Amino acid sequence: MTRTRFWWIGACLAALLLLGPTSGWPHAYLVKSAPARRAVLLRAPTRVQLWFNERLEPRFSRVSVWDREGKQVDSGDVQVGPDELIRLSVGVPPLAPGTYTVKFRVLSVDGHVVEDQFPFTIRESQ
Ligand SMILES: [Cu+2]
Repeated sequence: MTRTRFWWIGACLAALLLLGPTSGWPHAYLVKSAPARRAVLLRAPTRVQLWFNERLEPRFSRVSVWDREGKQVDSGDVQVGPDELIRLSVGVPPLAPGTYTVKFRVLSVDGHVVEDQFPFTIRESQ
């Protein structure tokens, strides 16, 4: 009766409180990217694209591209979507051969921040 109902509500609240913090996995993880992690390319990309397993919060999602000397080389036009909200991208001007680092920091809709980076290389064309 009412007492049983109260017990159930209490049990559900307790379960939520207990499960909340432990479900703190980095939920928005990078599924794939173009260029891929450690890719060696013969042709420079025009845009660096990252796909995540979960929708991103556009206002708090960043991606940038850096050269070996630590200079930011992307065009700054960071975009989530617009077609798929799991895709984050930024344009790059024609890049010279060399190794570049993609850095990203995203906030998924469930409130978790994930930050990582990976390199890719553009090879000298023969
Ligand atoms: Cu999460």
